[in-house]
Amino acid sequence: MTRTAIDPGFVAEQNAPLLPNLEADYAHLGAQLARRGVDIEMIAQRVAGFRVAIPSWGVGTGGTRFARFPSPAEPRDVFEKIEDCAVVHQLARSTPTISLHIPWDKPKDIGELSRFAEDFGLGFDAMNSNTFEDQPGQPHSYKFGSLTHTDRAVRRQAIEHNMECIEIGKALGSRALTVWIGDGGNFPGQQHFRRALDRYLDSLREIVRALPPGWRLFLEHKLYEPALYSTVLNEWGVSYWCASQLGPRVQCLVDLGHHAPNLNIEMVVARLIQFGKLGGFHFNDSKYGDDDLDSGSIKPLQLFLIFQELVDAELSGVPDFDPAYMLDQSHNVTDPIESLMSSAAEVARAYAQASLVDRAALERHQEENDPLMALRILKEAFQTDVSPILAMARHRARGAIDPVRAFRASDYRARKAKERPPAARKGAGIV
Ligand code: LRH
Ligand code: MN
Repeated sequence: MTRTAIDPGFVAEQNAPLLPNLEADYAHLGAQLARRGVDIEMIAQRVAGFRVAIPSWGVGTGGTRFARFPSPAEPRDVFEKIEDCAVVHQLARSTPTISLHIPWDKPKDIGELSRFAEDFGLGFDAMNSNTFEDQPGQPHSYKFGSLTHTDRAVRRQAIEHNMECIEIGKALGSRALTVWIGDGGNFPGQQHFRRALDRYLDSLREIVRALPPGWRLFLEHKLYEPALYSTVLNEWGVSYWCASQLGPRVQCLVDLGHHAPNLNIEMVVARLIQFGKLGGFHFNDSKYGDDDLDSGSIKPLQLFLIFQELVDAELSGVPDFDPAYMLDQSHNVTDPIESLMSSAAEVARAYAQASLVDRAALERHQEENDPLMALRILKEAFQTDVSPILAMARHRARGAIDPVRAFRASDYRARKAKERPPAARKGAGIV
């Protein structure tokens, strides 16, 4: 019997008054889609199978370098983070795995953590290493880099940390490691660009050798921050080249906030698919920099166009196509649980809309160079309100028809506020 953070009976009570309208809306959409030759049940089944992982650091309140405004009942350790992740999955029904960050989530007893998550029906997705900040008592500082540091001893320390993340992940059933490093320079001349990248590859080769069978390694590129002039793994082309040098188990991870303004990310996704190096995603949204805002909140069309490339690859049978989907967000002014449930729904929405695209017609208009009709095919799918399908999929999976409404009606936050004294940690920073 899976342990639940909220009484399932309460969720059913919350759904009851919403069900008649949902069934009516679902039937109406079904009729509309049938006229387009689409079986709504086929889309509902695809949505029911759609999964996106939650970042453990996403259930805490994030901040900026200026300030962080803690919210009530903040999770204080990895166990309380898992409790909150369990609420997201219980109501949203599409987030059964958690992506941990080490050492923030380093458990004293890995077995205890594994059993605790399992009780809630949760598992673990890609592990994340952290060589972008110094831990108390750490022998060597990462101030001037980690895997690319000029000092071999610092690189050694960073490599061993990544190997420790793999060992913890292995014990938890994870099958991937995401490596994002902030290494770079703030001034011209500070780093030798070519030597730094050579050191990056040397360090990664050692980490790849430590990968257990069946594991993948994801390289996460980022244009800038914390380095403000040059970043060693600054963009997708460099990431692709490194992944191609490091072997078949190394792939590229696309964090939507890590690109230059106006870069065509859906085209980057198509390229990485074509090159067989698309490992996965950190979904979020942004207006300017790496804002880590809720997915689909600023540029929903971009999210749809990215899933248009992903669904097209899936349905055209691209070999070994298995991208890992994860959220990576920082919730500075919203309740993290509400933002994660809403964001999981927005990612599933883009997937459902992309599944509605009339691919045969699109290909015909592309081959006949009819751009207006080609765009219309995509806009028809993007402008379809698939909310009834998303809600029906949650309801059928004993989740909440309206997760945020059910969560607010539940006493979860109030209950946890009694159990979890206000966070002592005021400091700034994303987590
Ligand atoms: C870097 C990043 C990376 C994580 C961190 C929390 O900006 O996207 O994926 O390690 O955020
Ligand atoms: Mn990320």
